[in-house]
Amino acid sequence: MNPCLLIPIFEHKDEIGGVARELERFELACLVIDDGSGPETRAVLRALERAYPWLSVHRRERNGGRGAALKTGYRLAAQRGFSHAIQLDADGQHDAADVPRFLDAIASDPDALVLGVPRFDATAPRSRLVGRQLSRAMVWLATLSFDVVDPLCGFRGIPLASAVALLDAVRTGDHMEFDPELVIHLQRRGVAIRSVPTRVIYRSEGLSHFDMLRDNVRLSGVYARALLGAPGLLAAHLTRRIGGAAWHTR
Ligand SMILES: Nc1nc2c(ncn2[C@@H]2O[C@H](COP(=O)(O)OP(=O)(O)OP(=O)(O)O)[C@@H](O)[C@H]2O)c(=O)[nH]1
Ligand SMILES: [Mg+2]
Repeated sequence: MNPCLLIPIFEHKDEIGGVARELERFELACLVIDDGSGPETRAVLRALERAYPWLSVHRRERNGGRGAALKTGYRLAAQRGFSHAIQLDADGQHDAADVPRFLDAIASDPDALVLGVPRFDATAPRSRLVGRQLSRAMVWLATLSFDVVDPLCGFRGIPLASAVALLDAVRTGDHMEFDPELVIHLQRRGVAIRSVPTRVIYRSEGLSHFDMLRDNVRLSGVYARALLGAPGLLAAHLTRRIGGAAWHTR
């Protein structure tokens, strides 16, 4: 097992320094994907690269969206020989102290996709909590299972071989819809899902790139497409069950 840390960033210049400081103690390589941020964030990232030899920044010249940045990150991490990426956000919402929990989870099941399950406090906006419940229900229906406790949390342990194989085979979204889309596809491909509870904090001055209209439309598109595939999935499940039963009665 050879894990790295992976952080997609777009204009979170005020928070990324604190996140990097928190991560230093783990002595892991950290790949930061700068998704076309402006000069101020770029300068902060350059200073971090100088301060922390274990942190390297890969820059995408134009902003392509969180999904696009994550996909760049998975491919790059795999090319650099890492087996897993522990992915977390640049805005300090994720509790870096939980990195060892993700490391433990991937060590105990290296093939699994490890998903953070957010423990919110009173800072979490209500709209996000409601949206989350809807997303959970959609993913349960789309996967015909309760394997996925939270399909949206950006704190994750990614098995890179499975993720890159998926990216080579399937076209996926470039924005916030990528996170649940990845989960649905990997679960359907038989990748085991593990959950790690983790604290998520919303700071009042925090900058959010979640576009309530556009990102919700994109998310709905992912769920609609996944649900269209659900009857085929159900038929395959039933065929396997019936086939299995016939085998046992022989
Ligand atoms: N690379 C890249 N990263 C992005 C983009 N949008 C967001 N991010 C990063 O993805 C992470 C999450 O972005 P946020 O804007 O906080 O979105 P969110 O956490 O889903 O939304 P909130 O719950 O409102 O915070 C942060 O690390 C961002 O810097 C983007 O267009 N490109
Ligand atoms: Mg955020």
